[in-house]
Amino acid sequence: MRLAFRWFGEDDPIPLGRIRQIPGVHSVVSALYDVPVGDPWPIERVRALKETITAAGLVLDVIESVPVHEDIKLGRPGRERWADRYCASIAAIGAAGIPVLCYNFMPVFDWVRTDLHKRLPDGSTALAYDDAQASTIDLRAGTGDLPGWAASYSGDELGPLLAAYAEVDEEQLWDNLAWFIEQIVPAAEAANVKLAIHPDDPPWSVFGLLRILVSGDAFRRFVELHDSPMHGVTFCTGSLAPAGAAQLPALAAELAKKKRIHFAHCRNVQITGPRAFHEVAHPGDNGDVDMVSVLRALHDNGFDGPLRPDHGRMIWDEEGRPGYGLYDRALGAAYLNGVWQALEANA
Ligand code: DNO
Repeated sequence: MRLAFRWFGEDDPIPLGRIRQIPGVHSVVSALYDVPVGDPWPIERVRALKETITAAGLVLDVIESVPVHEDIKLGRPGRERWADRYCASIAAIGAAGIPVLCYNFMPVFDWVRTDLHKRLPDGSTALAYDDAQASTIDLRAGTGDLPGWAASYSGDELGPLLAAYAEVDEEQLWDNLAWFIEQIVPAAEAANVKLAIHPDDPPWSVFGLLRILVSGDAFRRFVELHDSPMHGVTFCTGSLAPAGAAQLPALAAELAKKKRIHFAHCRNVQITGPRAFHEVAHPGDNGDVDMVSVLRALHDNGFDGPLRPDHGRMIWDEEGRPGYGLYDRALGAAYLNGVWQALEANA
């Protein structure tokens, strides 16, 4: 296992120098955040990102993410051109010697929450989702008020996109995903880049938009789409937990044994109702994810990829990017590292 930490580039209020001081952290997860969706990533820029991280004494181990153009997800004519560009980005990532690419196939929105500052009993705040609240959000005016959504769409842009997705059913979305996988896996093999799809977060439809990577079974189906060691998943405990936290250790064991877990996100959540949860500190006793059992399953089944703490709470009066402050994620990293060391010592 290579302990990793996400860094949002030069605009991240947390400098690489601080990340380096977290015990056990060796790898950085980052991206080029200003390349427009669909454009191929310039190799010189990928190399420069890597050099910046190397100069700080860390290793750029994962690109998270290269976003997938909506025309690919919708299966629209012209998708070949976007897929070719995606393959060019994979080639650039491989040429820079970065071994893993995390991506997702969620229509329009990436992760969604309804509250970015839910106050927990200990005074910290955390990200929360409640479907009842999500259903009251009116997207006709655009995404401006949507908590947690980084990109923004105006109502004029969003309307046609939502209408286009209304025409796509679940099996079509799977077909579109399968088509995309057929395009990118050969490029990943040629570039020696392990592809790691991220599960949908939360694992159900939001705002009427379909989501398909929503369960352990969906992950199993996904893995079967292509028989290549480059074709795999990001095992994200926090995203999968609301679909069934109890299944996580067995699922981790099964997929790790098949060598299809290329990256792990470890985060804990407290399920608070049907389609409702909030995030909590990483250690297993804080929420519904049995973190020690998940780590044991990864460890005992030979997982040797990058693993990062995921969203943290805001503690000690920290202010910053929701889910991505320094303190609680650093505590999470130390905890994950400690558990892993204990597993190694007992191996
Ligand atoms: C949230 C992240 C996701 C993830 C993408 C991967 O904090 O886990 O935004 O980066 O879904 O493509």
